[in-house]
Amino acid sequence: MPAEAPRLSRSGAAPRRGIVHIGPGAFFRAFNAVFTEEAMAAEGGDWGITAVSLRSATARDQLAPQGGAYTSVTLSEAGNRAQVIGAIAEVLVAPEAPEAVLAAMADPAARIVSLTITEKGYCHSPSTGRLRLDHPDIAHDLVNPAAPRSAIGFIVEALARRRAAGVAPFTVLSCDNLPANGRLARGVTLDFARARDDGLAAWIEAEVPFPATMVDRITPATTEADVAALAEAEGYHDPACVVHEAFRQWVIEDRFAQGRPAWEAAGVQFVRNVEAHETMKLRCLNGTHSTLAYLGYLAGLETIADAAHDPLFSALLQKLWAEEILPTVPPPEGEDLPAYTAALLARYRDRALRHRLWQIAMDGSQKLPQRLLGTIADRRAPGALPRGLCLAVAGWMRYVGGIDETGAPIDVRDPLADRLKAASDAAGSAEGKVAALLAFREIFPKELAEDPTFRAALCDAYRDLADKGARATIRACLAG
Ligand code: CS2
Repeated sequence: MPAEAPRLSRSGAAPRRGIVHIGPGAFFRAFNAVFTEEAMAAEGGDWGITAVSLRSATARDQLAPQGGAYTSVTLSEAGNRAQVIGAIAEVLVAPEAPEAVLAAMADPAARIVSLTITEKGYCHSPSTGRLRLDHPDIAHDLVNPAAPRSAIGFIVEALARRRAAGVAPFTVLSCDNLPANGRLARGVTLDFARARDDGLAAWIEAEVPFPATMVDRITPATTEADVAALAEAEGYHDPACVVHEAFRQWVIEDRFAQGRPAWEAAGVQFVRNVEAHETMKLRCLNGTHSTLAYLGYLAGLETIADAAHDPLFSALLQKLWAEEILPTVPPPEGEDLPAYTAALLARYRDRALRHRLWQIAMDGSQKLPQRLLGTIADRRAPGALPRGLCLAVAGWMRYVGGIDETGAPIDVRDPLADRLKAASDAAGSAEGKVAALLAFREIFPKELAEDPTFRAALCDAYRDLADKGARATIRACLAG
């Protein structure tokens, strides 16, 4: 960039701290921070965000030289729109400065601790929702409470300090794609607190709200090309920029210990019960996202838009929604399910978003239960067999085997990747591989794993995927 190029800057001073947010990645910057920026612009309030990274320094290194400001870019085939967001007041990197993070969380001004730590950040067993006390980060945090590694370790230590100092607790706001994410966050927090101190656990149980939320905005990972396109359009270089679709939906249970930003001014829906919205979103959107990710990747496609424009995959989507998913989804108040899925198809087809299937395929072991397996179990209960969803699970089984349809290796990213591959490799036949993967009790609940009809459908789908490939298998599934 030439020396006189305009620089990115926020309008006015950085806002004062009101929120500590753990997980400063692209989704948080495209979602939570944008809503908070707009709420403060509309109604005021000291809700500046201290963003905390539990691992890498990347977000801090990109944001700090810009005073925390960055650009949120709405992508659309009709043209992109850039908005500078100044809601982040500072970024802390926990491994470098755990004490600074705990001090920020114990600060009475911090009234909300929000989380986008992805499924695996809860250190729970996905099939039961309980905290894994044997998780390496949890085991570490129980013996080193003042220098934690996990979000849960930070939350419990900060709450312990507030309690000791007579400071009211903060609200814990989970913003991850997990069913009943408030209840889950509460459950793992209490499991951890009980392992430390029963009195503390009882205080948290009585005093700390954990509202549930449903979050939705498609946010592909930012690429070099996105940074270059923004520089071209706006004349400044912003390595911290994020790109996302125009659509956004945030539904929150309105239970806060000490107030919250006027997020409703930015379009947030406050409801008594989020669960129906969460089920709809996880099953209709994330369930089909994961289906397209595994089967589309195997078929050699690259992005969600590629798959959603492909007649075969688009027919699969329609079958999944109409026949297999919607019968399990109780409509949330104010939502029309067929209109919701029609809108999803339009969102998927937007070619301005290059949302890679490989990105969505990550961490399948943490995603499958709430995205696909719950729906399958609900259909199995009255005796139905959702073949399309079984095919999606078989697609995941092929994917974690680590070899694609051209014989090339797949870069599988998953906390269980090594164990999954070893289990798959150790078996010879399709039946053996399916059985070995179904035995992962942290993914497949016992009752579903032992359902002979489900198992047979997986074996058939797995064999067909291996013998004929994803396209022919989908075609046969649609014809049957
Ligand atoms: C996606 C989600 O990466 C994934 O697994 O399914 O991140 C999805 O884009 C968001 O949940 C949309 O709100």
